[in-house]
Amino acid sequence: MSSRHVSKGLWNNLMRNNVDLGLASIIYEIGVASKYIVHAMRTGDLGLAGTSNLYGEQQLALDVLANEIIKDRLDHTGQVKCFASEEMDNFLIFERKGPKQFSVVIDPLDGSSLVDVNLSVGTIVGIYKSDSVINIGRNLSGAVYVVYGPRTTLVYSTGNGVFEFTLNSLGEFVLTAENIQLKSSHKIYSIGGLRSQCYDNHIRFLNYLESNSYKLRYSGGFVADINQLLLKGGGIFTYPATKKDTNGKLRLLFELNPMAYLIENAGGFASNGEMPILDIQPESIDQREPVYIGSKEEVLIAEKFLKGESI
Ligand code: AFP
Repeated sequence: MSSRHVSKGLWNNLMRNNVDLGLASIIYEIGVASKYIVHAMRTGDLGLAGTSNLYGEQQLALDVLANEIIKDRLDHTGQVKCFASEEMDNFLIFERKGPKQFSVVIDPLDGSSLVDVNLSVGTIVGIYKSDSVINIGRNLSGAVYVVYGPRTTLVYSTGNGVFEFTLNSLGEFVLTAENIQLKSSHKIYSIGGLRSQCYDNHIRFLNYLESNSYKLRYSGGFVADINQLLLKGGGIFTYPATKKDTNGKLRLLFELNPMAYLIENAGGFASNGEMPILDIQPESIDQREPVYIGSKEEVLIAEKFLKGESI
């Protein structure tokens, strides 16, 4: 029996999963943009390979460049009306003609300060079928992240499974994991924030984890830390409220909602300690929230500790 060659490429996967064409082209273009970002990161060439230097002679920080690359690729799709980025003070309405049924929020290069010490960084993308970027995360139509590490990998979900693709030497994203699912519990924990500034109930939760032999895995890069939990089967990441930052550090629109969407689609859960991240009504574009995200059991245990309950 001839084995019909089924391409494991990103576009074929999006089509086999019956993803809306407009949504699929946005996800695909994030993949295209990530290749230019990899090139800039690897070569320090802040122009765009194969095109004139679109950005003039000025030296652009990588996160600003990543933002420009993604913005241009998304505009090019004609599928995006409103675009908001952690790197921009305000959202942008694209002028280009097209169906423009979607709005997109991005953190173009999360953890950018880690590039100089050669640690993994990432791009985070949330996609809404809406003409506004201010939405609760539960209304996401899709989410993507890209990890720029020893390998470049792209993870997406549109609500029917979580899929990972790896960039090969030919510049193709090839399917490397499908329908990724977290275990209900797993003994990895990833904690941000200074312990001296954390509240007692959070400390009691950390002590619980440590006394139950959880292994500490923390890189300082949200995307890489979440990717590790997703691909190693679970655990918990937290960046809590602290006495210095009472709303935590991570941003609801650009970082937490897309990651919470992906983790929940992989069977996990994400909370701000009191309620699901995806149900929080955003009040401002740069709103921050405490976060407990990963395997459902660990997040629910965290919520109990934060309420002062014993487990
Ligand atoms: P940068 O994007 O400013 O490097 O911050 C990265 C980040 O937002 C997120 O990726 C990490 O989880 C978190 O900050 C790390 O914060 P700490 O450096 O305080 O641990």
